[in-house]
Amino acid sequence: MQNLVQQAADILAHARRLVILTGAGISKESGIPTFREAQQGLWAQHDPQRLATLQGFLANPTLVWDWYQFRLRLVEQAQPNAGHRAIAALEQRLPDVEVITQNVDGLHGQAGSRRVLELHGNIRRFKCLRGHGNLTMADLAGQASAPPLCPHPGCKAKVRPDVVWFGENLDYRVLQQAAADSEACDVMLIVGTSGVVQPAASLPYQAWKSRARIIEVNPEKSELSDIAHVHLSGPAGELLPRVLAVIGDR
Ligand code: BJW
Repeated sequence: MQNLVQQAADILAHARRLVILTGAGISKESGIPTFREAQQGLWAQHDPQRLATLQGFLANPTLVWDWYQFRLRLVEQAQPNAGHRAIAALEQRLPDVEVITQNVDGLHGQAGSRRVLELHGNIRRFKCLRGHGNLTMADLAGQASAPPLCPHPGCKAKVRPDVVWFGENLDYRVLQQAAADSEACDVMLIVGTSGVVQPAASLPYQAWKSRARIIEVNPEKSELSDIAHVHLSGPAGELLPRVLAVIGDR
């Protein structure tokens, strides 16, 4: 393993433009469950069609609202782990680093990463069904209904989490930026994603087609492992600090 850690550190230390694509696995060591892992994954216990689609929300808004409130509480209690911190430290050490995350927990920002694209939104932010956005829990305080209603004057549409559900488009500008950065990078570090959800899962292929070197950190093989030049098999909170330590020793 130390040999692979050295190889990864070597590639990263020479990166001119690094993109780091993360998924639920990076936050697992912060106590936030992943989606597709057997037994513990959220989708092993809950039906994504009922909880993570607009149709599911329209059919049972209270169920979906309460589930996201439960997950929001988990996120609010969580702290960034050693993996998030190592990623933030890379931004300090290397010339040009961008984090593209599928996660909605905001932990990269909390760890100190400054350039973060959130592909699937943020669980701490809300919008109403008529499109009034950028609402926080403070804007909704004092409402008894679940979900609350839009506080915008004269609106009163139902409020939902500002996350991207299945069948919904990602924010166009965020996706365009992520695609452009993936195409332009010379190294992509992929951490903790199964690589099954589109369009996020296409980004590593865009980097690979542009001849970027690909490093993957994941205890398991993913849909993206075949294009990885280096696969570090293990938890991000353990392996990323080891990679960082080798870069720091140079
Ligand atoms: C560790 C670890 C440790 C564990 N360290 N690693 C083309 C083909 C087929 C289907 C589609 C397609 N284009 C679009 C679709 C439909 C759909 C899709 O991709 N479906 C697939 C599942 C088949 N995509 C969409 O609907 C997207 N919208 C879209 O494309 O709009 C246009 C369109 C619409 C309709 C048709 C066609 C086009 C939107 C996708 C939105 C995803 N939303 C969610 C929920 C967000 C809100 C919330 O949090 O509730 O996003 S679903 C969920 O999956 C969440 C995640 O961000 C996303 C990705 O999951 P991730 O991060 O990879 O987690 P896991 O659990 O899968 O993997 C964790 C990994 O960590 C594992 O590999 C572990 O081994 C590893 N790990 N411990 C490091 N310590």
